[in-house]
Amino acid sequence: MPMIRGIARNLFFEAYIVFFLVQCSYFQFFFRTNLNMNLLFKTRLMQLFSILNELILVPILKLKILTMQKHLFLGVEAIGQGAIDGGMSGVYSYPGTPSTEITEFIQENQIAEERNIHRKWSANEKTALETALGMSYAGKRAMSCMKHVGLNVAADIFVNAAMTGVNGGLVVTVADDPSMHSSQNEQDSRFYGKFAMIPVLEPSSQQEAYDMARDGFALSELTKVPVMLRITTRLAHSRAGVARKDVLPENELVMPTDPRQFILLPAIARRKYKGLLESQSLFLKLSEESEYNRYEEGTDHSLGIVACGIAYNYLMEHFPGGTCPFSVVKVSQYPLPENYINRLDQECDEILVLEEGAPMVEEMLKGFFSNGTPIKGRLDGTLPRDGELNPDIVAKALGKEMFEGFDIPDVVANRPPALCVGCGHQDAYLAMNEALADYSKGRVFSDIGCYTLGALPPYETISSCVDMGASITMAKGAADAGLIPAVAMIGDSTFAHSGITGLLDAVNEKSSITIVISDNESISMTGGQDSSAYGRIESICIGVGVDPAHIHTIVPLKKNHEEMVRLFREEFAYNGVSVIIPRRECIQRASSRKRNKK
Ligand SMILES: Cc1ncc(C[n+]2csc(CCOP(=O)(O)OP(=O)(O)O)c2C)c(N)n1
Ligand code: SF4
Repeated sequence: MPMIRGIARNLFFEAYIVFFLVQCSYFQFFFRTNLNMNLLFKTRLMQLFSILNELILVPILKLKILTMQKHLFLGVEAIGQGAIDGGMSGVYSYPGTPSTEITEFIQENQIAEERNIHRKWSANEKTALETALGMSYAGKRAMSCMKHVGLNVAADIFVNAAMTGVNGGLVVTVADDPSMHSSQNEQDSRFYGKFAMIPVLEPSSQQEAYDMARDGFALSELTKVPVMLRITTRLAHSRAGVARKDVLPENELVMPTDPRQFILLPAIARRKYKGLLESQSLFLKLSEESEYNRYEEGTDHSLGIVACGIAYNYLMEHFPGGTCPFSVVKVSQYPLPENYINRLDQECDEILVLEEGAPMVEEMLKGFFSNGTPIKGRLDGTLPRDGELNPDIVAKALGKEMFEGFDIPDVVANRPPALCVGCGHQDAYLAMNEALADYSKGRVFSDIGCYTLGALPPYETISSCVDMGASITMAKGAADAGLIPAVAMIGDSTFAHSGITGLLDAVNEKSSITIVISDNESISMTGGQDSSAYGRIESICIGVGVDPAHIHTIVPLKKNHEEMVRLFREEFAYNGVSVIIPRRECIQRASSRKRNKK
């Protein structure tokens, strides 16, 4: 439907341009021939033309200017703009590098402001995606953005949303972080897309990132399931020219035609699952016909290359102007386009798979061909098994000479990360260390945030950092095992994200743990976004059942050091759940707030 609307709109625009040209020749004719027309009729006609032109021609010209201009967008910005231009009514996200700036871009965007597109942060990725599905239920287009580990948190709704299907288009944008620049693992989200059996888009450039975000909603509405848009760090955080298309209108509020579509009771779910299985042939057909996938014929058939997502870009850097001698299957939409893969197998002696992340396609191809075509890639050592690809690694795999580059000068050598000077987490750790000196080591279970740097000197306070929320639950498990006192160190945002349920477990079992909620009133590690538990941490703890006598708030400053040590000592000795909240605004956030006020 949106495609037909687009074609109709273009036809109308072109027709109007023709009409405008007719107007010009009409006037030229009368001026040139100097024909004496009825003056009144001529004036009226000119007025009519001028109104029509103002109403129709000016917007056309504006649109033409918009689409002729190129924007130097980061991959994440291209996605934000694409989603807005695609008629999205709401973005629901939880921050996490390298996905954060998609939502931040939308938050700052003028069209988003004018249209009142929903763009506030959610408490976590699960609530974000569920809310986006709710918007889709109501017929509107929605996007949910997260980093790869965020999809673990949202996995339940992600897989089940493929079962319910969508009403308004739903795009789930997931940003993977190969090489773990700022993550605790390097999982490949394409597996989740395959697992949920939905179409996956993987852009090879910022332009495709824009196009896929914009047109992904229509693909979702056509296939009736959510569509995954998978990017990786390098594409997210590098810039390229992007041409915009016109801004589509938002969908109207429309209820699902099947009132049971979203009710996954077993009898309905069985029917829905069969439907999802039957849709696979449509998804494959769409991949095989997709403008994002193609077969590029080469002259040298000793090797065929499957290049997925940004790896296609890395490959083409070595063959400017389409000079690649090998046949290439460009893959940017999954399921894998089998037609091109089969053709590559028939035409080439061996196949090299270039893909960012895990060897997912490579593993699939290993069992794909009956004739045993050798498959090269990350599994046979042609490419490294882990870490990001880059043009140099690709060059090496092709046996091309590699430019080694220069050694990094000492002045830019890696320095270990550290908490900012004056950060409140420092004061909390110094007091905690002093109070813990009376006990054996290894009792502090940390969470993920700036305070995770408490693992490093000079503090060396924490003994774990696994996933968001695991501080309270791991401390409880260790206390259950007899490690008393056990301490959890968690930030305000992580507490709201997934600490509250762990606290409930601890309260229900009267565990002997002390929970330190280091509240800097911000999600600092990802750039200072608003924390959803702002101003409500004490009331949440009381609501969950912590004894108010064992909830303490203190300002983590040097002058309060002795008081903090005393509080920690007292609560470590308490046989039950206690909460200590050192609260002082993150100094980076405070200074950017002051800067923005000026
Ligand atoms: C599931 C998941 N989502 C998102 C992230 C990215 N991330 C790392 S720490 C963090 C929140 C940190 O906030 P807070 O706990 O308040 O600590 P602060 O950095 O403010 O000290 C986020 C969003 C992640 N690591 N895992
Ligand atoms: S950004 Fe804020 S919370 Fe993080 S280390 Fe710096 S002051 Fe501390």
